[in-house]
Amino acid sequence: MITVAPTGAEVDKSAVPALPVTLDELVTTARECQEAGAAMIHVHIRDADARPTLDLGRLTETVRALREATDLIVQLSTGGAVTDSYESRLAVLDAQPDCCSLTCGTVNFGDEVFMNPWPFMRELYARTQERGIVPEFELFDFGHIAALHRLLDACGPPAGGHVHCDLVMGVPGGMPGDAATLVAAVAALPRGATWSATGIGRSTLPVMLAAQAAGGHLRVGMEDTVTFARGRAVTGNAELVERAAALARLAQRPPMTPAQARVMLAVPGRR
Ligand code: KMH
Ligand code: ZN
Repeated sequence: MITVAPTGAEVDKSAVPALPVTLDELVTTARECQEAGAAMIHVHIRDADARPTLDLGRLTETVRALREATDLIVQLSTGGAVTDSYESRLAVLDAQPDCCSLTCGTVNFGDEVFMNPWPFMRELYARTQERGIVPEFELFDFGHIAALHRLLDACGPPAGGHVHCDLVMGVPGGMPGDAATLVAAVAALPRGATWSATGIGRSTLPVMLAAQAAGGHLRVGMEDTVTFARGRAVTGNAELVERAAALARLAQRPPMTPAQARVMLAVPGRR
């Protein structure tokens, strides 16, 4: 399964004009990425000034537009930006996505701190269970894997019953993005869980190659890297998905369709 994370909350549109920030840009990118082999989209949105926002009206309209234009599994970020309040991050679920991110612990995040204390994790998880929204557990560090086990032990299985994780590697402050770390992290995941991996910045390629070899799924996109090759900026998300899909085919593990990914993740169709 290929997930595309096209925008994120950190990249500046003025520095990276190809970053999709309007709804039209996002929908166009989503269509192109589905065509290129993506099955899920991890969504952060921006306001009229291209700044990150968790505005509920915009989020709801975004979910609707992506469902109308594509078959992609729509995963909204509940991480938002490091400045977002817990309350606004919890309210993301009111936009009724198929899936949402759920980060399993606090992590240093460059010069900032991405806050995910236990009571917040628990509350977010309980709301996903109540509403039937499938969480993707975001793991930036080894302690997050321990916290995921604790969450499942304390609160039971997620909506749909299947555990899917995403290893986010190479964040300054989190686990490094290399093959040895990936293999160790995968060994510590809950039994039966599926997982994808993404490497931030220059760890993109090593993490993608290691994840493919280790039987994982892939997340790519301009949230995670804006450099395609040394000295060459990414021109759009689709070329990152195309590269991941080409690698998957080379490895005899061709990309899943959105319908196949829905079955794997136990995400109901809601269009
Ligand atoms: N933007 C980061 C602070 C998520 O989407 O859930 C958090 C993040 C994780 O991107
Ligand atoms: Zn994100």
